[in-house]
Amino acid sequence: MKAPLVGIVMGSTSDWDVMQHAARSLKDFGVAYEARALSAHRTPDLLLEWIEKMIVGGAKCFIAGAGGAAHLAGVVAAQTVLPVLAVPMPSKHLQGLDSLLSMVQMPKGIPVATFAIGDAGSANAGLFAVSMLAIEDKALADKLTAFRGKQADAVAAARLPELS
Ligand code: RP5
Repeated sequence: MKAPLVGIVMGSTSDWDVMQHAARSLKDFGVAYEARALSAHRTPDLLLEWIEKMIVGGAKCFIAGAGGAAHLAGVVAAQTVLPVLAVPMPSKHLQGLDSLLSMVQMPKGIPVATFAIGDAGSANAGLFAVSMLAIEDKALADKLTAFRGKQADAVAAARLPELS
């Protein structure tokens, strides 16, 4: 098994429905990842242990998804200089606006890169991680270019329905 290049972490197993899209993006490009549900608030010590284990194992970046008072990405970023990509969960009461603002309003000096709320943000965080890894991996860059080409072809070939 290849050592994980990307650590995916989410505040709860209930985030997996959304966070699986980040995992899918990485899997589709053959990028090894490890995904865990660990909370900044509920399991702070375990989270720190896992971050350290991932860094020692050779991880190149982290993707962190959380909802509500979504401190997870910021807490990960506080522990590493590796890039941290943040995915806001569409929370029950505020539809993810709370998660988004918690993540995007990081204090100066400890950045996280915040993506869109929900599935698209999660998939894009995975694709962005692939882009970063592709800087030093020509085969991965070629795969990404092919993926973009296929996507463009599908849009160009799309036809709108006739009016009835
Ligand atoms: C956050 O609280 C998690 O990231 C999740 O989005 C939200 C709800 O968690 P559960 O109550 O479903 O475990 O920490």
